[in-house]
Amino acid sequence: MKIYFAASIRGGRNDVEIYKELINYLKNDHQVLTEHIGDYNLSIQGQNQLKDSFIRNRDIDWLKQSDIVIAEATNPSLGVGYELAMAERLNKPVIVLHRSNGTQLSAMIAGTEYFTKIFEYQTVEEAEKILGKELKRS
Ligand code: 6K6
Repeated sequence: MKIYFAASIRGGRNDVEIYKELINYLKNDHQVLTEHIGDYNLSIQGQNQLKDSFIRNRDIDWLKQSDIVIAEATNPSLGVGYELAMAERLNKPVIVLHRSNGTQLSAMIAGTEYFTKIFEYQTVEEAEKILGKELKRS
């Protein structure tokens, strides 16, 4: 399956280790179109060589190509919110992961009926179990 993995970039990179581990897990059986999300070198300051319009259009193209969108939404990110709204508009299946000991998930995500698969987790192992189970179903 082609997976669009969404997570915070300019919203903050504190959870990059978690993104990396989840992406590596998904890559065992699937193609992750947005592997760079788990890249330490993709810092908030860095990677500014690419024009924002290029990044936006490329990412939306990938989102259109994807079979499913998986968002790690603990660290609030405008970009992730935008991608989730776009996924809803394009009728893509969506899984939202949120760490229960982290922030409170935005009501705009938690309160949207389309997002039926919102999972709270605490450890990466727990998140991987959730993904393994859900991806077998879809
Ligand atoms: C990196 C560092 C500074 O600027 C960048 C731009 N690079 C990006 N490259 C790829 N995808 C991006 C980039 N910026 C945002 N995105 C997309 O938005 C990703 O798919 C993420 O899921 C989401 C992150 O949004 P912000 O608002 O946290 O940046």
